[in-house]
Amino acid sequence: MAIEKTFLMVKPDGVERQVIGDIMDRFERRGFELKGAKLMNVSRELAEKHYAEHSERPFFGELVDFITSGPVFAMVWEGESVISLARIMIGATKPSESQPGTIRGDYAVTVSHNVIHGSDSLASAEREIELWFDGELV
Ligand code: RTP
Ligand code: MG
Repeated sequence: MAIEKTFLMVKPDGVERQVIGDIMDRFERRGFELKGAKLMNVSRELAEKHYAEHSERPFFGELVDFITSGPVFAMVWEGESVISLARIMIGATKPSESQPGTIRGDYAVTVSHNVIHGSDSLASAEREIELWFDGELV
């Protein structure tokens, strides 16, 4: 148990569908604290760095195309065990496994357009916060 920070990003499909407010509401209601947020266009360079672990996967090109296709809403949230709890609130990657009540389970039916990203470990969270919010947090 520890106070942690995590990086979350509403993907272009979530911004277009106007679910930023609902997503922020879920994290505020759970008791997490917002430390940074910005609506932004993503360069290919940033998208490729963010998803570098998937660079050899067959879907990498499509993933980078998608993340750069429109604005995203990048956020940092802080709280007790926020890294793992945010992943539970987001829901599983595969639509067949994402439960109703989770963000993906409520909003997504495809693996590629799945509304939101969340850091998957402490190391990922630290890397992604530095990549997206270097020195910008309150
Ligand atoms: P994310 O990094 O975006 O939060 O998603 P995740 O941890 O749940 O899933 P990850 O394995 O990190 O995959 C990153 C994103 O790549 C897309 N993907 N497509 N076509 C496919 O089989 C496939 N597998 C993964 C998804 O959009 C996923 O969010
Ligand atoms: Mg991931």
